[in-house]
Amino acid sequence: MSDISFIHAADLHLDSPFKGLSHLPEAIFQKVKDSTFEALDLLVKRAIDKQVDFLLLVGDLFDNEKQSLKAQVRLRNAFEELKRHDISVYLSYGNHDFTRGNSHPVTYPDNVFIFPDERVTHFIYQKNGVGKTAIYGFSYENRSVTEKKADEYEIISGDIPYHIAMLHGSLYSNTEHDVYAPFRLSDLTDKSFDYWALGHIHQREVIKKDPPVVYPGNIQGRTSKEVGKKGCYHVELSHHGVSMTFLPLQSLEFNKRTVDISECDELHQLESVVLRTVTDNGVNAGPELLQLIISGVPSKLEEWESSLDEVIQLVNETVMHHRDWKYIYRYSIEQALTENYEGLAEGEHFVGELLRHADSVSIQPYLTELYQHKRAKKYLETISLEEENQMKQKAKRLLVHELLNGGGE
Ligand SMILES: [Mn+2]
Repeated sequence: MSDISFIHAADLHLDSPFKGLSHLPEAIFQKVKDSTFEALDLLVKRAIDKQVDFLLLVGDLFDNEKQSLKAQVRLRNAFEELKRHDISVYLSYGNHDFTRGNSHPVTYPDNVFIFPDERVTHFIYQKNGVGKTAIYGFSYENRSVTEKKADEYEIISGDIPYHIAMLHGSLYSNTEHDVYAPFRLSDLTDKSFDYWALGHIHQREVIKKDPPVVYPGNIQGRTSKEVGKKGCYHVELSHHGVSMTFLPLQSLEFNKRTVDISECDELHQLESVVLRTVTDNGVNAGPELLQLIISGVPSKLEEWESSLDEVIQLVNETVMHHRDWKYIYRYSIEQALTENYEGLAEGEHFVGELLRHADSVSIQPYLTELYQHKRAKKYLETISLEEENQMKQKAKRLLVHELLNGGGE
């Protein structure tokens, strides 16, 4: 029997615009734009099903400091539904919805407790008139909080049985994201909180089990990098310890799949092989936006490259209308093609020099102008090293192909 139960979620990023996906067919794009709200609705449903005492929302509820009215109203409706079921909400704002940027303040019902500013404060959750849990946290007033906030969390004295800390921030060692409110794991575990409810990092991770230090991740994937199931943790605390269960909430998954087309002899076989890969989804029964990597015999891949758009479109038309729809939103050819050029790259001729040069330089400086462009940068995701290599390989292939086989006419 648990003493206290709650749901820990973070990074809802409600009303994310998904601008980079605006090229998708309207029906699919609409589902994508609704996805953060769908995930919110399921979050509320799960909280009610599990009859939890309260819900923790650890920052970045909104995607943007200019919180859309729609996002605020949907959130208020969600909170009102929770109130009808006697579920309290404790929320803090993060780097995406810092308080000084808020332009349309909607009033939330009185079951919602908001950490007002950057000082670490606490609320006491009462059950049947008795103080059961102290919940600590702070909200970002400005876009970035660079102080080490972990030091400010102190357990209050008294006979409150449970202490939960909410913190939107990241480990010093995590250099992949903007490091806000940085901490070392020991900064947290040296104190005797029963649970550290983290937010900010969108990848789900239980950093430590005892006591739990947990990133639930975001509730809905938003880019090709936020793959798989997304959701929240259902947590039960008792004097025997803690139990945690992950509950998926995503309305659709971003995923990556590889299709090997070596077995295809003719172009027309491609469609059925791709279709099989797309629908053979194992445990992923729900809707998916898919990134497809096509691998196979290099000579054939090259020969069929110009027909791939059409094949992908055919497959999409077959699978995009199902209830558990799929949609290939981007594809690339696996770059196992480099080997072809290894001999060439050693040659003392123009093509050899070109290939050696291509290997040695970064493409980043050539992209700077685009990435700093006021309008373009809103649509662009940062490029991973893997993607950079893929682009380079593609450029090399094109150059070699044109120089050695093509041209002339
Ligand atoms: Mn976030």
